[in-house]
Amino acid sequence: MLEVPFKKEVVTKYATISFSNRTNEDKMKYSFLLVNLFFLSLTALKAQHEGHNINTGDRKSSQQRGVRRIGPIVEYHLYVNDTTVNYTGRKRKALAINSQIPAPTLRFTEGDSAVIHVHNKLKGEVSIHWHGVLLPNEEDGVHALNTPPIHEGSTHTFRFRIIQNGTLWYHSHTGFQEQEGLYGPLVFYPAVPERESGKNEEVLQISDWRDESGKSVMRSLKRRNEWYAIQKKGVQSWGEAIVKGHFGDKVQMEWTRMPGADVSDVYYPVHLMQGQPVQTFSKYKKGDSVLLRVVNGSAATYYWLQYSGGKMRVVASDGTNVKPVDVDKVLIATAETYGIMIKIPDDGQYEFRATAQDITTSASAFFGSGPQVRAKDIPKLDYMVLMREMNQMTWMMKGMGMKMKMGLYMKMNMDNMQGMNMSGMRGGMQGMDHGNMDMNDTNMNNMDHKGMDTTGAKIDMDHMDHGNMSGMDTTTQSRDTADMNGMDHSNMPGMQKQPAKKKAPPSATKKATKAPVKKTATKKPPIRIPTQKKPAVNKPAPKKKDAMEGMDHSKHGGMSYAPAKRWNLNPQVISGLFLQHNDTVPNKEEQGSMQGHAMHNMGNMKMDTVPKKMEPVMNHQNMQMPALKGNNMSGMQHGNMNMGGMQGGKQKSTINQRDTSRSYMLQTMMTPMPMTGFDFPPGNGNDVVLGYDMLASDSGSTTLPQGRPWREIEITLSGNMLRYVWSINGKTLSQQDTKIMIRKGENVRVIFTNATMMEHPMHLHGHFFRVINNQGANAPMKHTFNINAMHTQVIEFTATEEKDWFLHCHTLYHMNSGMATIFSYEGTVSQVQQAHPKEFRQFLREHGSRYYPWSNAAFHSQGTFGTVVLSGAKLQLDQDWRWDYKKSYELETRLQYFLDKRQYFSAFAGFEYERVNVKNGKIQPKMEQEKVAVAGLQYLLPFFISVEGRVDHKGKFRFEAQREDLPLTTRTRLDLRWNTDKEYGVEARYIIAKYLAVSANYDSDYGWGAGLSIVY
Ligand SMILES: [Cu+2]
Repeated sequence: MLEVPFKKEVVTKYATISFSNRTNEDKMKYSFLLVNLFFLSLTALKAQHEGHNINTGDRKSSQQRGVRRIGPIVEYHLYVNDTTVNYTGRKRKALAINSQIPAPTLRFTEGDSAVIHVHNKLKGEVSIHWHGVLLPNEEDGVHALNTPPIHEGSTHTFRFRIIQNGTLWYHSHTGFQEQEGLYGPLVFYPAVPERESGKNEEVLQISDWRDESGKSVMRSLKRRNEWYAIQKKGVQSWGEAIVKGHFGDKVQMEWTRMPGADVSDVYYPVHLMQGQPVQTFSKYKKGDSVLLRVVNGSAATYYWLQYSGGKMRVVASDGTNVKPVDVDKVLIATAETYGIMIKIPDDGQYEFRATAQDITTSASAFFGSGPQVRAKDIPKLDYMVLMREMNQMTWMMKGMGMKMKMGLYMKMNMDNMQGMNMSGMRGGMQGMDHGNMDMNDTNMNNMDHKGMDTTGAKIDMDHMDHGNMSGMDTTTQSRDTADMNGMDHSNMPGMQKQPAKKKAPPSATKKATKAPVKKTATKKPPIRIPTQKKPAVNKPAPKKKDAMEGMDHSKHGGMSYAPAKRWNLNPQVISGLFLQHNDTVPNKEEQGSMQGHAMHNMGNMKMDTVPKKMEPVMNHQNMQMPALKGNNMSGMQHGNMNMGGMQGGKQKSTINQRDTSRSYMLQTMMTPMPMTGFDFPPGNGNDVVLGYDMLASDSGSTTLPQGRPWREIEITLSGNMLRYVWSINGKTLSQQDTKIMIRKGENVRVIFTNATMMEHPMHLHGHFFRVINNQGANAPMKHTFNINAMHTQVIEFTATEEKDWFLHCHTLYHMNSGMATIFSYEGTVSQVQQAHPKEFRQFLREHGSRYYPWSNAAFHSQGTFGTVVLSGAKLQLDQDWRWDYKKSYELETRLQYFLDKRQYFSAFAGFEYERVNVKNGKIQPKMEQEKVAVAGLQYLLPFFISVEGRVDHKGKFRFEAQREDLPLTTRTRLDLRWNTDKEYGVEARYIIAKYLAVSANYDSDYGWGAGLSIVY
C-alpha cells in the first residue's frame, strides 16, 4: 500500500512544498490552502506547550537538550472514507483514511507545526485522537470531550506544535470505528537526529480484524455468546475439566462465579502487521540493524513479539527512549508502542512475529532475503492450567485477607498481616519475587508458608525472588526487634538443608544457626493469626534452623550481582532503600556453592553489618530455584515489600508519605503471581521476557519536581464479566456523577487496583506519566500501561495542563461498556463541552449506558420457549415466553435493577400472564388463566445458581432457582430450573454456529420436545 497522504511542508522562510500522487481534489484543496497559508502560519503556533513536557527526564526532548527548533508547518489531509476489504476471503466494509488501513503514517520532526485536516466523508460523525501526543486540550480529538465532533461531510483542522519525538499513533475515538479501520501511525523525529531519520526503520502497526461490526461484537459479549471461546478453543467445560483431571479447578472457578479464565474476550481470525498478515522487507542485508517502530493499534488484542534473528533490543517504549534491553519476547499491550532494534544476522529472511496473546493467529514481517527463518511457535494456551493459576491467585488473595481496595492497603499494619496465610499457593512458584521486602523492625511471627505445598520437589521455584528483603536480620542477636519466629518455611523443600559443597566459614554458620531468634519472641508478643489454631511460633525451632542452614549465607559479602532474568529485578537498579550493592558477578565457585543449595543467582544477598537502624540486609534478590521443576507457581511477586513501617501494628504505613519507593511497595506488596498467558507465554523456556521492571528511562531521573503539592488518587478497575459491564470505582463513565479533579501544578499519584480477572491497557490522554517500577528514580515515562489481573500499579505525573482529559481502558469493548473516567483540571472549563452539551452527554452515555438487545429462542416440537433481553449497565429488560403453538401460553415481562457493584444482587418488578391448559405435556380439561404483577429479589450464588424470591400482587410467594449455560462439553450447554410452584425444566443445547444450536427440553407443563435454538 502506498503511503502517500497529501502532505506539504512550509518552511518559515522558504515555502518548500513536498507532496506526491495527489488527486485532483487534493490539488484543488491545495491551491485553496495556499491562500490560507498566511492565516495558518499565524494560528498554528498559538500559545501552547509552556507547561508540556514528557515530564522530568526520560528521553529529553530536543528543547531540553538545549535545541529549540522552529520547524516548518507540516500539513496533511486525511480523508476518512468507506472502503472494502478482503482479509478472510469475503468482502467486507471497513473504514479507512485516504483509502488505507492502517491510515497513512504521518511524519513530523520535533519543532514542526502540525496542521492536519480531517475530512469526514462518512455517513455520521467521526473523531481522530492523537494518542500519546502532548498538545493543547482542544486538539486531543476526543469526540465532544475535547474537540467538536466532526460531522458528516465537514472538515476539522488540528493544529499543534510537535514538542516530543518517538513513535505514537492516531485513531478514531467514536463508537467502534477504531475496530473497523480508523488507526494509523505517527512518527516524530528528534530535532537533533539520533540516527538518520527514516533510514533502516520500519513502522509496523499491528491490528486485529473480524468480519463483524464492532457493535455486533459488543452485543455478543453482552449476551455472553461463547462463540468466540469456541472458535479459539478456550471453553472450559465440565467435561474437559473432568477428563483432564481439573475437576477441582472447575469447581473452584465456578464457586468464585468466574465464567472462565481467558486472556482475551474476542476471537480475531486475522491479525495485520502494517495492513498485511505477512509481508517481506527484502531490501535489508546481512549485518543491517533495523529500527522497528511497533504500534499495537488493535481493538482488543495484546501480542507476543518475537524475532527469529536473535535478541530484540528494546530501545523505546510509548515513544520515549529507555535503556536498551535485550529480550526474546515482548508482550505489547493494546495502544502501547515499542522501539525495537533487530539485526539481520545472516543471509535469509528473518521473521518478526506478533502472536495474539490467546495464541490463535499471528502476523509477520520478514527482513532480509533468502530462505525464511521462522520464529519459534508459541504453544497453544492450556486453559485448564490458566484456570488453575487463576484459582490460585483468587485463593491467595482471599487467604491473605486481601481487599481489593487500596484504601485498606494504606491502613494496613501488622495486624492486618496476621492472616497472611499462603495456603492457597499450591502449584508452580516461578518468579516468586520478594524484591525489596524490607522487614526492618518487623515482627513476622506466624507467617505461615506451610500450605505452600512443595513436597515431592515437583515445583518449579524459578525466580523466587526475595530481592531486597532488607532487615530480615538473621545475624545479630542484639536486634531485638527482628522477631521471625514462626516464619515457617519448613515445608518448602527447596529451602531445606542440602549438602553444602563448600563449608561455610564460621561466621556464616553462626549466622545460620542463630537465624531463628527465638528469645526475641519473649520481648515482643507474637502476632496471632486469628484463624490459625496452632500458632507457628510454637513449632520446634530445629526445623527452622535446618531450613536456614540449608541456605548457605556464606557468600553474602560481595554477592551482589546476578544477571536479571525474566521478571526479576534489574540488579543494577535496586530501589531498596537500605541496600548497598556492588556490581560484581559471583564467580563460578560461588555460583556452584549456591547451586548446591538449589538456589543460584542469589544476587545482592548482602548480610554485611551496617550501622544500627540500617540493619543487616538479607537480600534474596534473584533467588532462583530452577532445580525443582514441575508445577508452576509463576511469579508470586512481593517486590519491594517494605515492612519497615509496620511493626507490631504501632506504626502505620501511611499514604501521606510522599515517597515513590513507598508507592512501589504499595504496588507490589499485594501483587499476585504472574500467570501463563497473561505474563508469560506458554512454553517460555529460558527466554527473556520483557517486563515493566526492565524498563528504565535512558536519561536519568524521572522523579517529579520537588516542592509541589501532591495529590493521591485511588482508582479501582471493576467489572462484571457475565453481564460485560466494565467500570471504574464501580461506575461506568455514564454513571459517574463527578470528574476526577486535579489542579495545575500538582504532582499527581494515581494508584490503580485491578479488581478484575482481566488485564487492562490504561491510557491517560495528554500526559506522560512515570510507571512506578523497581527502577526507582529512573521509572519509565509512558502514556499507556498494562495492569494485570488483580494487580496494583502506581503512576505519577505532574499536572501541567488544563481542562478535561480522558482516562480509559484501551480495550475497545471495555471502554465502550464504561471503563473510563475524566481527569479534570480545577478552575478550567472546556468551551467545547459548553458549546456541544448534547454531544457531550451523548459521549458520556455511549460509555456504559447503551442498551444491547439479544435473544434466545427455542423452537421445539411441543412449543416455543425463549427470551428477549435489553441489557444495560444497571438495568435489564426481559421478555420471556412459553407457548405450545395452541392455546396455552405464558408471558413474563420484568425490569431488573442491579443493586451491588459486583452485580450479583438485583431487584425486579414486572407482570406475568398465564393461560395454560397443559400439564405434563397433556391437555387438561380446564384452562387456567392468571394475570399478576410481581416483584422480587434475585441473587447470583456460586456456580452461577440464580435464586429469586418473588411475590405477586395477590400475596403469593414463589422461590425459584436456576442455572443457565452450564458448559457440559465445548459445545453443549445445559439449563436447569425449578420453583416452589413445582414447575421445573431442563434444556440441553448443542451449539453448531454462532447463532444456531440444536436443542431439546423437558418442561413440567409442556413436556418433552426437541428442535432448534436461535441464539441472537
Ligand atoms: Cu480493559
